[in-house]
Amino acid sequence: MAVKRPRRSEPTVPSPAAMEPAATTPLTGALAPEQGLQTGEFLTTAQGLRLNDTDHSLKAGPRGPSLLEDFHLREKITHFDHERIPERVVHARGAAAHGVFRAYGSAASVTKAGFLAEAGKETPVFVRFSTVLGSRGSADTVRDTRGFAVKFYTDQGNVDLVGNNIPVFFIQDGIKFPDIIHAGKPHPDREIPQAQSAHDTFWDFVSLHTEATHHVFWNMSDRGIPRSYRTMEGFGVHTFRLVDADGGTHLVKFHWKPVAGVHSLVWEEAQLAAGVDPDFHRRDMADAIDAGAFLEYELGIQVMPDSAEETFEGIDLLDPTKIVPEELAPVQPIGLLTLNRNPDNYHAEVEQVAFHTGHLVPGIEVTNDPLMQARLFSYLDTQLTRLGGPNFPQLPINRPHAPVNDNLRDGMHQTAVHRGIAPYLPNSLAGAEGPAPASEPEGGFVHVPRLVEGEKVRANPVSFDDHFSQPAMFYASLSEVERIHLAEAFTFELGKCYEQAIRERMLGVLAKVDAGLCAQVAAGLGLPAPAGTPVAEVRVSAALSQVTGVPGPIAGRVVGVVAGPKADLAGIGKLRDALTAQGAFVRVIASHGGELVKGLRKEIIERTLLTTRSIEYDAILIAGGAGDLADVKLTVLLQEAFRHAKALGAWGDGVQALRTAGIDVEAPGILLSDGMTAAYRKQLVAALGLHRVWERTPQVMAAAAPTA
Ligand code: HDE
Repeated sequence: MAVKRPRRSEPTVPSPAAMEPAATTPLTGALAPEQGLQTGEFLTTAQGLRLNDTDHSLKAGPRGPSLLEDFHLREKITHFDHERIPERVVHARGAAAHGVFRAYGSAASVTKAGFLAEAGKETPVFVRFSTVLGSRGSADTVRDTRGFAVKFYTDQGNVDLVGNNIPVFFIQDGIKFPDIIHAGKPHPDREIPQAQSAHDTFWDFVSLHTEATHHVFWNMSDRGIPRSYRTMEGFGVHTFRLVDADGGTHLVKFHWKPVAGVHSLVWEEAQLAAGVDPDFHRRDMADAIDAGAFLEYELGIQVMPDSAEETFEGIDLLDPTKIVPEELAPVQPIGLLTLNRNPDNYHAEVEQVAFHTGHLVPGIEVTNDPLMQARLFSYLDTQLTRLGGPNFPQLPINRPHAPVNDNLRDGMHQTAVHRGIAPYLPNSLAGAEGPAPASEPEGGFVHVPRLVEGEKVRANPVSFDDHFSQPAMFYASLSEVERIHLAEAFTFELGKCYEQAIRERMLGVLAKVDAGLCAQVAAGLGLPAPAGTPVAEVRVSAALSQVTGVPGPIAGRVVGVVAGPKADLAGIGKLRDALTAQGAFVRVIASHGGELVKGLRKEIIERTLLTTRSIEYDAILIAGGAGDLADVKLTVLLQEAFRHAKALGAWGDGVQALRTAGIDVEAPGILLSDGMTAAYRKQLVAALGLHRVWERTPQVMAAAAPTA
């Protein structure tokens, strides 16, 4: 007998995301909102036939073979067999959110693009964050560059700003992209290591290919292991050309500045998280959005004059391995991005979203940066395989919110039912329904005329040959603790290589950037430091360091409170109220699951010492009344948080549990109080706002490489 599933009393309500974007024009025949949704109260086949049993295949008797005649079995299994589409060749692992971009109006002097220029204008967006190297199922917290791809559904057509969290790239010319990616991906024989750069082929390539040095320095710095998507900067990387209403042009670089500040994990924490919670960043974003703690970023531009040389203060603006220091061209805020809605369906939205650097509107143009030029080809091309043909713009997540009338017809997965007989131009048959080219005042995209001439060569400008001055600037601009992390990261990654020659060659590269760093890494590897000629005059840019002495917002931060049967539940309640008001979270941790009850007060235990690990928290407190707790798992929890320079603390007799776990309660960042007072909460909020207790670093550097 088939088990009957309960019938729904109401038909499924279409979700708002599945209904967006709205249908466009009659000629595109775009999907009606309800088309493709699951409606009706009965289970059916794809053809709408009501099914009576979906649990048993049609067989010749209960013990007999299955019959070929079973159209339901074959349809169900065939569809299942084809549920996956090819994952992205790079940036396969990602998560996304919907949101809105609100322009300040300050960009009006440099661009006529309405979504950037008009004060108060709101544009819906979809933003996908990703790692580069790993497969779709890989861990979020691996050391890697992060993608920061923004699709603006503007009323003039979609604009995609397909950026990264690192402002420079490995290569100067797109023709080398397959090389760097083949080197970074797992070794082709055994397909290991997954989502890692700590292996021979990666370091083989980058040590031979020194234009990658600047990017590698960013990767090995704390930028390679962000705390969360919320605390990640984003960059357009290339220089763009903005066009104003009078046709004037400027060269600009785009920056996304996280309102929460730029913060990272520490390496051991990132490694633990990869095992304990491979979905660390994805979960963090989704949970925070669900709780109303939205992610915010300011969009800013560095504006440089447009000139025939396309250089600024000696920096070649077409070279994607170079930044323009913010001290030379300040980042001017032009709008605010808020991510406020989770996707409803991962496949339909996150997997099928198709970004393309060529999605532009009047007012934004690309430059001749040879990396950008190759991207203009690649992003359209890759969708043909990934999304099965040229009609991917019809997928709901990719559909523009502007009217579409494109004369593009037919092809695989065509979902429009086009009308008319004349999808060509010029024609005399389409009449008023036929699309006509738009003039510039009508919003037509007209490329700014620029003279292009030159010999046909395979060559770079000479200025592209400087591979070391900016990595040296980056290193010199970091704080002490960031430099320690960078040296440890190089030592770790090269330590994972098998080939001695590769390690030695990479030390040779480091010697050209900074002798001290080279010596430190060499000592950690047990190799002699090669002599080099490090960059002589090194510029410093304070904006490159992410360590700050000014507490920032704490939205999205998580505080673990260890409690037991005698814990001060009133104190926990006060803490929760104070933190929730600022968008942060409290999670109660106890030895076992269930609830803690004291009088009228009740706390739900969200984590037990068995189900949690320190990586889940930005700070951990022991509640008053829980001082007698002693458990080896609690010791591990607290010791890890201590090593990772997180704020720790206790109120009342909770301090006893810290001592039992071997925590030095005199160390920096150990917050103690007699009770859960307002002053104590203020202290905690300030500590969370500073992200880590970096003063503790010297105490926890057991694994640091010895200095030469
Ligand atoms: Fe990409 N890149 N890329 N890339 N890239 C892709 O497009 C490519 C580059 C970036 O969340 C692919 O749809 C080439 C720079 C992001 O869906 C592919 C070159 C930057 C994403 C592709 C570059 C990026 C991609 C894979 C050298 C930072 C994820 C699937 C010329 C400014 C977008 C896809 C998402 C994705 C090609 C260089 C960022 C294959 C050939 C530089 C954030 O088309």
